[in-house]
Amino acid sequence: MSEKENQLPEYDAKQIQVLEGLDPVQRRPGMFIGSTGTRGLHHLVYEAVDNAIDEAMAGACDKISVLLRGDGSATITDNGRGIPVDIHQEQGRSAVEVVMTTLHAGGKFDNLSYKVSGGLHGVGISVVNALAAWLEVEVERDGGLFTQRYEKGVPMAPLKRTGTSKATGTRISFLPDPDVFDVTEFSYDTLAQRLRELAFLNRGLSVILEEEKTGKKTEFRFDGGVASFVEYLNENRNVLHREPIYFEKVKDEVIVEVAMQYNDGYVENIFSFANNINTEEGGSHLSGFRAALTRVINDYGRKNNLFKKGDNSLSGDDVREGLSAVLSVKLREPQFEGQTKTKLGNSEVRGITESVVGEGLSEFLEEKPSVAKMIIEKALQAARSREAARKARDLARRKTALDSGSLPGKLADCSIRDPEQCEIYLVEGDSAGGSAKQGRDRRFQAILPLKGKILNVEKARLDKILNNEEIRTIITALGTGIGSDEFHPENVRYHKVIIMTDADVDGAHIRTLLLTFLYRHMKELVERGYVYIAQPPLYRVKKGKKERYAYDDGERDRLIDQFGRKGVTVQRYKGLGEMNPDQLWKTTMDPERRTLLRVTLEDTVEADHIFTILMGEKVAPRRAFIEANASKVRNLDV
Ligand code: 0RA
Repeated sequence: MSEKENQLPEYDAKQIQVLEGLDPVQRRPGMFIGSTGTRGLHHLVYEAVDNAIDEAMAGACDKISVLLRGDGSATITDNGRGIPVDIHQEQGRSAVEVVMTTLHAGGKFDNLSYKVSGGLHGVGISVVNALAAWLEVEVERDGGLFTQRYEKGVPMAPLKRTGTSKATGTRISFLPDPDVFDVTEFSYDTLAQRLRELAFLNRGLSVILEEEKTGKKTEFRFDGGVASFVEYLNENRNVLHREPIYFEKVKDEVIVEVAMQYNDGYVENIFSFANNINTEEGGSHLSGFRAALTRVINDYGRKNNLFKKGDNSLSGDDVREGLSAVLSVKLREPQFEGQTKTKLGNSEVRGITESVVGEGLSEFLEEKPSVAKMIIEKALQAARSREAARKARDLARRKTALDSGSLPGKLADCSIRDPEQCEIYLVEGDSAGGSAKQGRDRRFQAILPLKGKILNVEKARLDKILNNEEIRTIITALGTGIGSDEFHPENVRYHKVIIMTDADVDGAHIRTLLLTFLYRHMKELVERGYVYIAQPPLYRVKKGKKERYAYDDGERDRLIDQFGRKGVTVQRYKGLGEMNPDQLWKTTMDPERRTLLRVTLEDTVEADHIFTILMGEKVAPRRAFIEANASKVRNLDV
């Protein structure tokens, strides 16, 4: 066969069918991969990797690699069984081609295996094919090497046997279609985070990430499974016991794997997964886990006379304080519910998880009485502090009306009452606060000036946090209340909470402190997308009457060139206080002209890691992180 004949398929029934198959994806990519931004772009790689993970879960694959090539394409290789290459009877084409060109046909055609592919967005590898400028698949199977190429989802020729091979596996290479994606460059760090997570969740699986351009290469492989995951979560915390509590059991065909490790902090840090998907909204497995934890720890404490007179039984919050844990379940037909489809619905999983965790944890406590005693002590301490916090809160409520009608004196509130239209600026310093008050549009913009540094909440319990005047003022102004059963995000008085600090080191620190507080104690405001960071200009470039503002060095240099250098003056703003009210309004607060950074929670595991590094007690990792990520911290995209 000559090359030419190979290039274009004939326009026959076969091709029409292909187009029908993938047309919806190309028409509305967002529906299938969430977005056509960076998130959707990376989803393409995850989709291909998920298929390989399915092979791993079937026990057929122990190595997956992702290579980012210099030409912008990505190659995902696994040593699984290989996509079947035989000719599909009804369709008259290879199974590879069916899998690649038919929506939802990517699976194993049975439900006997634990599948992840098609999990979150219910799609398959065909979606990657549909959104790729080109895709090449290579399969080693049945003694041969088989290859096929597609362009925008259309096969350029049938699957062809191009060599022999004794191995098995699949290799998929593709170039994201630039007509579809706003950005087509993969981020090494973004991929590394998810691949690391998959390696934690699939014990012993080797996952390799490599980038041609930079020569960077990382292999993730954790023989400790989720126990290694918990060690990673606690990496920058002081742990109370060296070895994580770890167990894995299969019950009624559900695999339950759990690791937990307490630290000396106050944050509850539990991540749950179902079929490798981060169930951020929780679900039946998490309820079962929580129920077992509270029950077993109380039973053990009572049985061993560890409670003192006056101690009440421990609440769920008490036993979860300072706990880092990972719960991973794998089941055949996971049902995902909730707003973001990250809540596990299968009701039978609650009882299964509760019983597995109950047994595993009881066993551990019996075997390690010294650790058990420490855990109970820690939880009792939490209970006592919680009682103290309740009293402090009652007192604070009487003193400053934490959640009642009266507002802090420092707050310059807006006149409109509809939270959807309202914004509050949390402003560093009284002088900038003064400018903001004069410059604002008082109808919908409220200003709350904050003096000095607020408390580092990463190192304090709620009772201490509530003793902090600045924090109490913020809580009162926002109107949400605080604490596990008294925080009501729906009562928030503003749908934009804007942090406005100086563009210097102190400002960055205050911003991080505020973000940490909001992330740890008012997470739902962050999740709802209500938290923003103001972007004041760094420079004013002026020549005669012409003046413009620059938000970074590049912009400054472009303006200088544009103005013609001669007679151009550049003023660098070190603090917000150097701007008069009118300038502050024009550059930073006017909705028509300003840019705001919305703080998003792309990846909760990564966010926790960043905050423990930035705000935790260990200084060395913080310095290392700040040195390595100076610019990222500036645009903190949690
Ligand atoms: C369909 C059936 C089988 C495996 C696969 C698809 C498969 C798909 C991908 C995508 C990337 N890597 C993959 N590996 C396998 C089952 C094959 C069998 O039973 O032998």
